[in-house]
Amino acid sequence: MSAEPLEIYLEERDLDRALRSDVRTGLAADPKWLPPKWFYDARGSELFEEITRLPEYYPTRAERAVLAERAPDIAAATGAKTLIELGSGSSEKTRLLLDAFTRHGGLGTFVPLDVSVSALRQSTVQIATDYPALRVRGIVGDFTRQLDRLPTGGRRLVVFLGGTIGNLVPAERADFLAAMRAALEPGDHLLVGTDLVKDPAVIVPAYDDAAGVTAEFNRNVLRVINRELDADFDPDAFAHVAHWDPAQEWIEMRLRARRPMRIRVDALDLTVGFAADEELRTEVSAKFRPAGIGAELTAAGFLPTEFWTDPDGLFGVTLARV
Ligand code: AVJ
Repeated sequence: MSAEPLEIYLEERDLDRALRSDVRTGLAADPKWLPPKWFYDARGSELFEEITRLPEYYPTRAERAVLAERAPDIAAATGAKTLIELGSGSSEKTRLLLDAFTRHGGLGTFVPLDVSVSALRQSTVQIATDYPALRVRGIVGDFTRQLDRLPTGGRRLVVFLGGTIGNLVPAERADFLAAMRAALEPGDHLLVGTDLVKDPAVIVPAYDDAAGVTAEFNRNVLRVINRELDADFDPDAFAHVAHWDPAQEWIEMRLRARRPMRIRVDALDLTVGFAADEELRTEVSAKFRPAGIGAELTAAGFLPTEFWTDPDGLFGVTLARV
C-alpha cells in the first residue's frame, strides 16, 4: 500500500493565522517569547535532525536505546491496531516500534502528526515504502490542538517521543494530558518520552553544541518570520543562549540582541524594539524526575504501568494505559 495524500487537518490558513497571533502576542510581551513550533520549516526540521546526531545531544540516542530494548514489550502490552505519533518529525526512532509490531502482528495503521509538512511528506513516503502492510495517514497538525481529531476505533497507542512534552510548561502539560486522556478510551495506551533531570554540565552542552548547529536552529525561527510575515530580522544580530533554570528544572533557549534594534514585521504592520542584550525566549525544554512524570499522568487520569530508562539513566520512557 502506498502513502495516501496527507490529511491536512491544520490547513495552511490556520497555520498562518496561528503564526500571526503568536508573533503579535509574543513580541509584545515582556519578556518577549515565541513558541518553539515555529522552528520547524524545511530547514528547521533538517537542522533538528542534525542536532540529533551531535555528540552533545544525548536524548535521541538514549531514547533509541530504551526503545530498542523495550519495543517488543510495548507491542505485546498494548496490542495496538493503530499507532499515532504526536510531533513525529522523521519518525526515525518509531521504526523500532513498527518493527516490533510487524513481528507481533496486529498493527494496521500508522498516523504521524507533525506541524512540519516537509518532515511529514518524507516520513510518510519512506515508511509506507518500508512497511508495505501498513496504512500510513499523515496529519499536518499542532499536537496541542488536534487531539479531538485523532482516528478512533481499535486499540490505539499514542506515542509522544523525544522529550517534546517538555516543550510545554506545567500548566500547558496538565491541559494537554487532560485533553489526551479525554480523547482516549479504555484499552488505549500512551507512551511518552521524557528527558531526565541530571547534572547541568551534561544538559547545557546538548543545547549549546560546539559546532553551533543548535544556534542556527534557534535563529531559524527569525528566518521563518522574515519569510512568512515579511519581517526584517537580522538573525546574525542575535546570540544563541541556552540557560538552565535550576528552580524550574528546564532549559530555556533564548536569542539575545547584540545591539539595539527596531524590527519591522510588515505583514502585521508592527514595529518591535529590542534593547541591547534583550532576550527573546524561543523554547522551554523541561527535564523530569520519574516520580513527577507518574504524578502528572495519574493526575490526568492515566494509569502508568511501566517506566524504563537507558543504561545511563539519561532518558525515561513511560507507558500508561487508560
Ligand atoms: C524535539 C523538542 C524534544 O527540546 O530537546 C533540540 C528540540 N531544541 N535542541 C528538545 C531541541 C534544541 C527538542 N525536542
